[in-house]
Order: sequence, then structure tokens, then C-alpha cells
Amino acid sequence: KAEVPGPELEDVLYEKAEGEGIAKITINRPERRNAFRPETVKELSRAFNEARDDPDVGVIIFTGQGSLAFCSGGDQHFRGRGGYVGNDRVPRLNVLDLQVQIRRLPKPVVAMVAGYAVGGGHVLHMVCDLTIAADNAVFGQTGPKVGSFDAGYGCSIMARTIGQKKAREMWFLARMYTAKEALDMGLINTVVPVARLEEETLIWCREMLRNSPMALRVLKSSLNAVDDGGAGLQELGGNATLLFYGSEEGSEGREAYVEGRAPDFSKFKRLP
Ligand code: 1HA
Repeated sequence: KAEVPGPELEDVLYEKAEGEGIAKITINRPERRNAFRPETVKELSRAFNEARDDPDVGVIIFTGQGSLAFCSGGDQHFRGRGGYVGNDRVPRLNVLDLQVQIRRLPKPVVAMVAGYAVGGGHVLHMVCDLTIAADNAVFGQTGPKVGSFDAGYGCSIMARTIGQKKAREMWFLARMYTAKEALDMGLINTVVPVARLEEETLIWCREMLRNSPMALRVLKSSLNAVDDGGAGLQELGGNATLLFYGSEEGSEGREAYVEGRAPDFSKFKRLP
């Protein structure tokens, strides 16, 4: 167990594997198949922020408590007009902000899915970088059956991932798909027996952790860029600035300014 600054988490668990570079964030509402209420989403956001800021964390596992569900989407008991209504009585669709947060987080986020990943819970696994599924996993959108839809990332990332025809099938018919079907569609990365889910997920995480963190960071923003439009380019551009600040050429500009002299960029060659 690891600390997240602020009030104690109620709906979410935050753990770090000591000396491993892996953080694990778990939705802990198994009695509701890990459906989220506004408070759950706020806590998830705090946990993801902590994992982002922690320089010892290189990969984040996102999962649900128990083997029956990853997440069953928005808790329908909390749904009101205009969104899901939490303790402050304000209706919110704050899971949309969480999707953006996961997407832009400059470290790989791995969805570890046992049981149901449906509705808004299905979209959450889709915005993760990789999905490792147990053989009991079930994937699907329920929106058109329960009076909802996610017309944002829920559609755009899905169509990019599995293609337009399959995406329309998934949304229009609101069927459920087995892990094997999801694998065949390219919706997930691999399927393992449920008893081996965590072990296999750790193998994938450790393999990524052996690779260059900066390469993974730039690749993630680059794979996001086209689909995220201006915001995607902004993310990719931020990485260019980050790298430039670490270079001698970038430092010369800052040093000259601080020292009150004209910068001398003459020694920096123009590469072909
Ligand atoms: O579409 C959006 C959004 C779109 C734009 C912006 C924001 C969005 C935010 C959210 C969403 C959505 O997520 S809409 C889709 C909402 N989710 C669903 O429609 C799934 C509803 N749940 C089920 O279909 C099934 O429960 C299940 C297939 C996940 C599991 O079935 P199973 O194993 O037969 O269990 P079940 O008995 O149905 O559920 C166990 C308990 O969990 C039940 O409570 P109990 O009778 O024991 O008191 C059940 O009511 C509860 N539960 C499960 N899912 C939810 C839930 N309670 C509230 N909300 C749920 N989503």
C-alpha cells in the first residue's frame, strides 16, 4: 500500500511494488461490479496523479477488485439529470476528465481485466495503453440499452482500435464479447487464465520497464498525436521542449539570459 496525499481513499486502492517501478490502482467497489460514482473518479484521478508525479513509477496497472469485474461503468444509482450526482449534489461526467488524464499520462498504463469491462468501464480499458485480459473477461458497451453513450473517446479510440464496422457493431447492437473475440478484434493485447492474470501483467510491465523511459514517453505521445488533434500535437511538442531543455543548445539560451550576455549558438551545427 502507498500513500496518496489528501483524504483517505474510500473507493480506490493505491499500491506500489517496492523497488519495481510499478504502481497499481484498483477500483474497490466489487459489490457493484466496480461501477464508479463521482467520488470514485475523483479518487482515481488523485491516484493517477500520484503515479504520474512519482519518479520511481515507470508503469501503472489499472484494475478492478475481485475477478468478477474490471469496471461496470457509471453507477446507475448515482445517475441524475446532467450526470452522476455525488456527495456535493453536483451532476458530473468527470470520468471524461479521467480518460484524458490516462491518455496523456507520460507512462504506460496497463488495464488488467478480469470479468466485466462494460459501459464506461469498457471505455476506461480502451484509453489504457495495453489491455491484459483474463479468460473470463467480457467486453461490451451497454449505452444504447441504458440510455447513454460515450460519443468522445468511447467512439473515436474504439474505431481506431477495431475499425469502423466493428465499432458500429459494438455500439449499435450493445452485445457482449468474450476475451477470445476481443483478442481477435484487436481490442486487447493478450488473454491468460484468470489465475495467471497478475503474473502475466507483471511480465509485460517488467519488460517495458527495461526499455528507455523517454522512448516510451515520446512514443505514447506520438501514437496519441493524430487522434488527439491540436491537444495531441501539444503533448508531443511538450516532449520536444523537455528534450531541448536537457540539451547544451537549449541551456546556452538560458545561461546567456541569466548572465546578461548575448547567446552564442554558433557552435551548434545544423544537422541535415
Ligand atoms: O455511458 C457512460 C458515459 C457516457 C458519457 C460520459 C460519461 C459516462 C459515464 C458512464 C457511462 C456508463 O457507464 S453507461 C453504462 C452503465 N453500465 C451498465 O449499463 C452496466 C450495468 N451492469 C450490468 O449490465 C451487469 O451488472 C454486469 C453485466 C456488469 C454484471 O452482471 P452480473 O454479474 O449478472 O451481476 P449483477 O447481479 O447484474 O450485478 C451485481 C450487483 O452490482 C447488482 O447489485 P445488487 O442487486 O447485488 O444490489 C447490480 O445492480 C450492481 N451493479 C452492476 N453494475 C452496476 C451496478 N450498480 C450500479 N451501476 C452499475 N453500472
